[in-house]
Amino acid sequence: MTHRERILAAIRGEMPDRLPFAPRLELWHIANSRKGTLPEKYRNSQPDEIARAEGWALHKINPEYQKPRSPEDFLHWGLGIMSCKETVYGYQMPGDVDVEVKSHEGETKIVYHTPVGTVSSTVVNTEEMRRSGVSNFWVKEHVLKEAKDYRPVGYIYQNLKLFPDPQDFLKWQSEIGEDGVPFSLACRSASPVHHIQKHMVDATDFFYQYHDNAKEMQGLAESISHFFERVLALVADSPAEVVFWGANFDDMITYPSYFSKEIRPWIERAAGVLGAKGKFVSCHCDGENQGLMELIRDSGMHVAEAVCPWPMTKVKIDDYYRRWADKLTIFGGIPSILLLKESTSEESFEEYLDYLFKAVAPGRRMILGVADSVPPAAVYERIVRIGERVAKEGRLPLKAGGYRTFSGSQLTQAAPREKARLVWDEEFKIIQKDVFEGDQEAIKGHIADFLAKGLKAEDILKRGLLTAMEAIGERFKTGEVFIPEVLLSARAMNEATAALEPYLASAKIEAKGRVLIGTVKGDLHDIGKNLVVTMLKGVGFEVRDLGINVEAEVFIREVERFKPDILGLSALLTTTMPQMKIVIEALKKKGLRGSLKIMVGGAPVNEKFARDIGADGYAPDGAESITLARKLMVS
Ligand code: B1M
Repeated sequence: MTHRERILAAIRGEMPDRLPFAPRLELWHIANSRKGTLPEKYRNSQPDEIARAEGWALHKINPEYQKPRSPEDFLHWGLGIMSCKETVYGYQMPGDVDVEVKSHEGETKIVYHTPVGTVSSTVVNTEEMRRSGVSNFWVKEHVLKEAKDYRPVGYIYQNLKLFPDPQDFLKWQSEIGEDGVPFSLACRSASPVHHIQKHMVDATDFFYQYHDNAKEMQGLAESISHFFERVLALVADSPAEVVFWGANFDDMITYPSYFSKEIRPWIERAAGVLGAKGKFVSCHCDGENQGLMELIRDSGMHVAEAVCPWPMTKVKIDDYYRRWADKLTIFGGIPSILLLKESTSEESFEEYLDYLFKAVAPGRRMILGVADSVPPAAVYERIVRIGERVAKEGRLPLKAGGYRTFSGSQLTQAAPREKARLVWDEEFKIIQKDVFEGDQEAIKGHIADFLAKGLKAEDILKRGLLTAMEAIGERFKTGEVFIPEVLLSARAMNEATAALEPYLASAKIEAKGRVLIGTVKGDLHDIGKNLVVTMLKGVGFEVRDLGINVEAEVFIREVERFKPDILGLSALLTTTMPQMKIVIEALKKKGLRGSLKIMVGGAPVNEKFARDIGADGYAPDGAESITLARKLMVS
């Protein structure tokens, strides 16, 4: 069988001759070719040439953002409108919308003047980002900043024209030939609201806007749904075989109730329409899927791609296979940290492969891939080794049973947590409920009532508000509440403390400590860090947030200025973790380490890493960051 035949057979639920293997090399290639660190024999080779030479299938799933046909392809990234060789449609902006474009050093600001108002967005794509292995764009200024921005964006979507344009896709398809299956891009998001979330609003602000601007957002989603319907119709009548329909599902960001309400109906619809035409829907499920397992399985999607199992996330690959493989095809299964010598020993790597081949037996509905992609610092020989083992042991059906569960000596799985209990304080129950419900309006009135009754501000804060906020933190930890609840609760909490402040000042309550925090250089992930900020503020810490992509020099300058008790460093990429050490070393050099406590966190970080780089502590989540910050304050 050819790679193409194998992949399509796996997607159809048939039994290919052996496991297909398609590693995503793009990021690894971008970073290493720019640094001159590609393997010697491939110094001048493109990713496809390398994959072909090694006998791997080409990974043609995500659009090649760094290889556009022209800069126009992704010009309207900030609106989520794009046309590239991976799409089978083109678009035309409404004639009465005036588009102003200003580009400078990798930063592009676009202003849209529509008959119903003006909006703007700024998108960044620099050489430095490419060197550190980023393949797509970073939205510095989002198009939806306030409620008034919804109408102009809706206008653009209502009047946008889409037309069939499959020529470049066909050319690309024929270049790939039998070496892979090109997935055609329908949309990077799976539904209209998800489209707003992924492209148009800041990742954390989305949760507030979803709550506060619900009417405007639903209105805009309706305008965008015409676009989605049109895309669906164009893709259905196109030569596309497998269709990329939405990315970055994660049980925190696309939490279960949201996934169920806003995302799943559209996947079902796409799978129905495209399925009837003999096409397949694939979604990029690269996040934490633990809370979404059944929802994804029953959504109708035909392929869950970029599946990144334990030890990078909580669900093991055998569990995925057992729960999903009768309904959909799993593409992925090899977490990227297995390719890094810092995180995984040679022995653990081999042990994982032993386990993997048995865990996915008999191998139907399985396409092996490195999820989400081969990282820049991957040990190249390990990719080769996977290819060799697939060729030797990947013949289907694979034999199950008798496997040693992967112990991953240095890698530990999060222990299941007990459900959190809040002990209501009868006297303050009403404001505790306000915090739980994130009711920022009601809480102000209730605080005023309490004060008028003569209750002490300190008691209202400690017995009422802080206990409720801590319980929210605990419930977040146990998975009983999700990001939006935490953010809204913390906002209500902040309203309440602001109302109490004049009275607290007289009671001489001081902040519990000063925390300076940021996501390190090269890293643009901020959802988790923002949550940590919110939770620390919620329980009374004074926090200064430096944002994302923060250089060591900036941390130093701000430590000197702000004089924090604790410096918090966040990193979500294995490539940016070393930045934490660079910051710590730079602080030492400047003589600023002294009594300053340093806490680190982020998905790939762990206790051992924290110790190795000389940090004072590691927190796995927002709630633990409160516990750790308190511990550091007294140590
Ligand atoms: Co990215 N991404 N991403 N991504 N992304 C990951 C992190 C990845 C694990 C996906 C995967 O492989 N399955 C992978 C990293 C692999 C690795 O290096 N180990 C990855 C990749 C490869 C990339 C790009 C390189 C992809 C590309 O370019 N093609 C690119 C890199 C951009 C860059 O930073 N230079 C990229 C881009 C993006 C988006 C922009 C699309 C988006 C980020 C949006 C944003 O943050 N504004 C995104 C997303 C959403 C993810 C996943 C799916 C979800 C991350 C998240 O927000 N989780 C993620 C998959 C995953 O993590 N499994 C993935 C929810 C959040 C609440 O959890 O951030 O872990 P988390 O925060 C927790 C704790 O970690 C802890 O508390 C938080 C709250 O409980 N914590 C701290 C965090 N910071 C802390 C600090 C502390 C204490 C605790 O003290 C200071």
